[in-house]
Amino acid sequence: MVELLQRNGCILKLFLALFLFLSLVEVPAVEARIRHYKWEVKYEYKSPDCFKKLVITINGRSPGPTILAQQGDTIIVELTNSLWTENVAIHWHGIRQIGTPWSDGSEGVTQCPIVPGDTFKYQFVVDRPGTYLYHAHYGMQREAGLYGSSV
Ligand SMILES: [Cu+2]
Repeated sequence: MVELLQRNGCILKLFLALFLFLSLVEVPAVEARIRHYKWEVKYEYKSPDCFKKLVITINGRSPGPTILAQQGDTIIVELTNSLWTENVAIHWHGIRQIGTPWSDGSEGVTQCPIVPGDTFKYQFVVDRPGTYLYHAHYGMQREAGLYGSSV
């Protein structure tokens, strides 16, 4: 009887140690993902305010596609400039670009503009949760419809 109790006590201690070990191991709730997009920027006729006019689109849309991501995710946007006569740069407003200053999109400051026909790969990590805006950083292209949101 005493031997049985000792054996059960030993098993109990083993379970307790296992429980303590598992409770100390941190299991990440969400795994960081890579969100990969391919964007083509070009002029198209659209009617954003009921009047048909030339706007700048991303994959045929203005405002551009919404990026859905979570904190820690890596965003990759391969942007092809299909405007015939204008350069392009996209600024990711509110993203701190820690370790990736070349993806900030400030044309003439952190990158050379993307010339017509060229493709540039923006790559950065979403460092904080939030709702963000991305917009053109070249000439008056933001006003021509080259912007969008990311959440
Ligand atoms: Cu901005």
